[in-house]
Amino acid sequence: MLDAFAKVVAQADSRGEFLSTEQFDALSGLVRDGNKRLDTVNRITSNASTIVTNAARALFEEQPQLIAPGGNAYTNRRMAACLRDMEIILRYITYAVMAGDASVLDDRCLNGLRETYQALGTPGSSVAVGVQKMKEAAVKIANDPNGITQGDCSQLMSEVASYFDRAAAAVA
Ligand code: PEB
Repeated sequence: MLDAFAKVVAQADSRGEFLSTEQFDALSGLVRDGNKRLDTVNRITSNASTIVTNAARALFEEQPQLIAPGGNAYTNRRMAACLRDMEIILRYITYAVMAGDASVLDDRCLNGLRETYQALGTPGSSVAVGVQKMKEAAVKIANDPNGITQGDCSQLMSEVASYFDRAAAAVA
């Protein structure tokens, strides 16, 4: 598990070189915009249950077969497992945003997840749709200009979106 700093240090060390100007500038930008990152993680974290619940509701509205008798989220046990899975994925995405690196998400959440869903008979493509719905909600909440110092967060928002896309692609 790496963060943006550890990754750059590992890359430089593997070549036995000092940090390059590009590496230095990238990390310097990360520090400069650090408060945006902290605010983003804070906003997504404190709205996690809303993000999960609304995304699940929208998913079941689009794919009602999931909650019909015999569906993959039918019975409270499966529904609970489904909401829990979405929450786990969102939680690892917040870790990745904080770290500025996807490796925690890859190693501890996505690795083997597709195979797990295949073994369970859970439709990974539906999980991916749920993850995309969480992405829309999370970016909207994180990027809300109200009640916060305003600035350009476009780069950070595309980074955030990329972690959701990565999770969706890993299970679809
Ligand atoms: C992954 N999910 C389930 C299981 C596991 C995971 C390991 C089996 C064990 C259990 O039921 O608890 N666990 C989860 C995860 C990590 C982890 C992401 C990462 C670290 O450790 N059903 C649907 C939707 C979808 C869904 C499409 C969006 O209809 C999910 C939610 N996951 C779902 C369901 C089950 C499950 C298990 C319904 C239960 C399957 C079953 O028992 O039939």
